[in-house]
Amino acid sequence: MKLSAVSLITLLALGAGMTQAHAQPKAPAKPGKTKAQARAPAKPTLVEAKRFLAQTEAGFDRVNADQARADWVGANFITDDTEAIAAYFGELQLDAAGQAALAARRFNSPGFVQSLSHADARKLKLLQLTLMLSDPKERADYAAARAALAGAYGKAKYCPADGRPCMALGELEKILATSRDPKKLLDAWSGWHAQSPGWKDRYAGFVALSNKGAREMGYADTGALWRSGYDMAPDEFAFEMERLWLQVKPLYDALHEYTRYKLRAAYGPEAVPLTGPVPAHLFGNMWSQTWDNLYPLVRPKSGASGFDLTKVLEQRKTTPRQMTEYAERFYTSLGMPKLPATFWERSLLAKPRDREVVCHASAWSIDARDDVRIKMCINPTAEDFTVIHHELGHVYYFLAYQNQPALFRNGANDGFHEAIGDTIALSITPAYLKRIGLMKEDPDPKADMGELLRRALSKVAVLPWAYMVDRWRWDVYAGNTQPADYDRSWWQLREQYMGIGRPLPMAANGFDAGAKYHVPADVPYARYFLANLLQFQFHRALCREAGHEGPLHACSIHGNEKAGKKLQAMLELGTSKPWPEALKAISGEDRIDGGALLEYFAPLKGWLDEQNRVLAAQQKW
Ligand code: X8Z
Ligand code: ZN
Repeated sequence: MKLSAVSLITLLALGAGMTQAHAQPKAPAKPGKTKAQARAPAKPTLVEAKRFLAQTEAGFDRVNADQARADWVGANFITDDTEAIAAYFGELQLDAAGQAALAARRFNSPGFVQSLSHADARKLKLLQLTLMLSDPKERADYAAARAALAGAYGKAKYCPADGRPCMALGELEKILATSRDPKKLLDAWSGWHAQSPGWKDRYAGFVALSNKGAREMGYADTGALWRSGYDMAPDEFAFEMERLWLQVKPLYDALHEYTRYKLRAAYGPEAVPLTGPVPAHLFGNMWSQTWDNLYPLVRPKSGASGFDLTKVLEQRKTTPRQMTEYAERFYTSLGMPKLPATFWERSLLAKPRDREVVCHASAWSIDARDDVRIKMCINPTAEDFTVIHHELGHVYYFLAYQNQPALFRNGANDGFHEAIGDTIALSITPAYLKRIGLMKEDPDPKADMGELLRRALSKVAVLPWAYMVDRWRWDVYAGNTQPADYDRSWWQLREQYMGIGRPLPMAANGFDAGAKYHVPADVPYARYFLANLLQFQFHRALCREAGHEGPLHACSIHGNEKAGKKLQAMLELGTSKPWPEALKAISGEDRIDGGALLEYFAPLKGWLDEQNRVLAAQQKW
């Protein structure tokens, strides 16, 4: 998802009056030097703070839109020129954001902040959540590295040595999703993971520059800057993540054990050991982050329907536009508006044949108003059916908070932004699919466990992954993990948290973390961990609002305007309030918590434990 509300201010638009405020803080005047005292910066006044914020916010829209357009073109037409253009506007943006952040510091003294309204104090704080590189050369290098890394990932291809045609990520992902031939799986997996070492040095250089920028703003490093975006101290946030992970770990462990037995049955005891890490290429996904593609392998013998949404979408030749319209209709059924005409004119919904694009799905707010778009290479699969609901969640959030002041046009926190579309996708139940005509037969209530297992293969499987990606990056940014140790640390965390191992020995100078979009694209990942818990809190709250009775996994809020209203009210807040207030408004809770997810999967946990008891006993024979 593309948005960065706090880093998009242009100095140019702020007017000459602001230049002084943007200057580096001067050394304190020595006592007795009256001339120097006279030059010491005057104490800020409320009027100045108000004026500064008004001018800063007024400058937002222009630089935001310029940068978004340059990035859009860069990601939609990957060429050296568009990369240079994206880098150029990235540099301007960084400069503007840094200057505004420095200027905001002038108002930081505790006594003064308390005299401000909550909203203004919050705006000043948000403005300072950014990098600042005062050296123009470093700024240019940072922006160039950023654009180059995004482009490198987007155009990477595996060209097998045996003369088979080159394959882009999408094709390789398809092999991992559908093949059961371990040789083919390993070939696709290792072919993709052989690409990222090519951008490892660039990434290491980027990390160093990014840290420099974080330190200029007073953060320990970029990881600390990222952890500062949650209305709590950075250390407290790290602690929260660990607490939440430990809360849901027993459920993950049960799913992992069950999946291990099933993979062992499918691929044999040599490939899948009874203890220790399970090889990463067998999980149906390039990063082993979600396992839904294993469903046919792991589905319950009884208590599972044979329904296959991918098959239906494929057979009907559902187009990318139709996939998107299904999702749009869900949102409008909640009382939300139709997507603007420009969304359809300007979005990229299908992979073009004639040019290189970044296919990783993203949602864009170009002008912070109605110019909203998505960029996604949509295929008619169950997975993309979910992803398109995810992307429209971002889009409806953009639209809902567009009337907030510029600095508040963002999610309550980034986990909220990621959670909205997923919350909606939790309402894609068999009954809902029947209702919209994608499923012919009536859902079989006895097939519940299968559906719950299918859901867990994505929502539970992803949890340790969504945690460890940034655990790795926090160490990289803190300097605890040096480039020579990137892979060692990556796989240590993969094994420790996910119970998943590298299928081949580590490559010399490897960079497996770089094979995941968010690392070269420098998109923080903790947001997805939070989103994975928040979406169940939102789902439970909205189902209650809709008057749903019965198990949470059977609830769909489709067509319920009352639930829609509740959701919309939260979306409209943007980031104007600390996130616990937004959470409270929708759910009555003020902490992110794994309880709703555990409640949702409670029937499955009992079932998995029983299956594992039986399967473990069978292994002894
Ligand atoms: O990157 C995404 C979205 C765009 S914000 C498609 N997701 C993460 C991923 O693909 O790794 C959604 C779930 C996790
Ligand atoms: Zn997203």
